[in-house]
Amino acid sequence: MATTVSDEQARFEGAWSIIRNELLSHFKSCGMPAEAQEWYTKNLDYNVTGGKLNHGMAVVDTIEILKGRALTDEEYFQAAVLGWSVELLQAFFVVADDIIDSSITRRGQPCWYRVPKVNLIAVNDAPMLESAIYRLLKVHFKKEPYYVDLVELFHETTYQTLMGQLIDVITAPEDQVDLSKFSSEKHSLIVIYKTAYYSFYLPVALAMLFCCIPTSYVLPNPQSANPTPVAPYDLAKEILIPLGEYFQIQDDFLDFSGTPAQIGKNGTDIVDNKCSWCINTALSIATPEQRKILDENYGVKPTPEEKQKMVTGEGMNEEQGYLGEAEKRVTALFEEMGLRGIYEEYEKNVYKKLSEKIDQIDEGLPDQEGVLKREVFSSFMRKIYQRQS
Ligand code: DMA
Ligand code: MG
Ligand code: MG
Ligand code: MG
Repeated sequence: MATTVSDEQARFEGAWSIIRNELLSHFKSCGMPAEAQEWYTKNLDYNVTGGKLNHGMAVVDTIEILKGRALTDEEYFQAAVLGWSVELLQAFFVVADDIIDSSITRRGQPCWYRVPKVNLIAVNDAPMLESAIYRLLKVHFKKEPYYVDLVELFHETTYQTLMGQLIDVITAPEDQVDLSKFSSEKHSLIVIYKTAYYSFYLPVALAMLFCCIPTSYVLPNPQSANPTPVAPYDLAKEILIPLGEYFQIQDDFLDFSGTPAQIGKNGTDIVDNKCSWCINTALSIATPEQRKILDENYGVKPTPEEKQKMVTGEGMNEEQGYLGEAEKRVTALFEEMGLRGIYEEYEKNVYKKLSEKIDQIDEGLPDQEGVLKREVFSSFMRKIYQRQS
């Protein structure tokens, strides 16, 4: 019988209930009081599940593609530990990101720092989610020859993402809106670091380590017409980084165009003065009059009254949530300038370019080990192409 997406998701979520209980038992065994156990449980339950799980499940999918067969139950669980570690890493970033971005909702509920009694305790809760990763790796992978590679990969990826978050936030100062500081080069650097490494390269590189594809050799490919061999992790990066860049451009576009019901969060990029794909695109085509409107309204904070309405939902518009006047003006201008059409065109082009790149991958001999298969990348592309949430 064919396996449906929800079967796969149910299996992956089943592994989480075991992983979650394991983390909680260890926490209890450290002598943590009942109150703390309750807090940690809520932190895990509120922040780790409830997302799309695309990136975590991609680890398991990629392992199956690389192995070319279904996994045994034991292999599946170990693979799922890596998948859930990606989800924990994402939860860590997102809890912090929502504080930094002053966001209001996430995954259709209030951001963790806005939950009553949490507030700045979220600053400690976020790295607790991160620490859970290393606890899981130690328990489930310490005996594996690639254990250190796994740990290093998580460390390296975390560092890259935090670098990205840093440049994201300092390119968007609250008190000093200067649109001439933005550029598509800056945007590209920000999104590669803050998103592409952790959400695209990490899941695939983890799967490659799990399948024992060595990190330090150059692939000899007997059938290649091109005699220059490419190391498999470099090849993976060559495709996954642009794919991750595309994914964040989708996130930027949805921040402006998506409804809260659709994306589970309220867009904050315009108010936060973010160097997003939308503003860079608008700046590249703006007439002097349009530029003036952007200069006067982009990054302008809502008034205290408007802010209050956003939080309480008073005067909330079903479609867009509550927008302040300045944000409304920018959103209307983005519509007038035809950003939706430009985005559609961009998406078609990037899909075509990436598909061509994927088609060029030399898969080697049918049973050759240590070779990346095109399906690793095309399955990722299928999942994100034209996504609406
Ligand atoms: C996403 O940045 C990056 C990380 C590391 C969470 P973002 O602020 O655009 O994300 P979102 O739109 O989900 O708040
Ligand atoms: Mg954010
Ligand atoms: Mg952010
Ligand atoms: Mg965003």
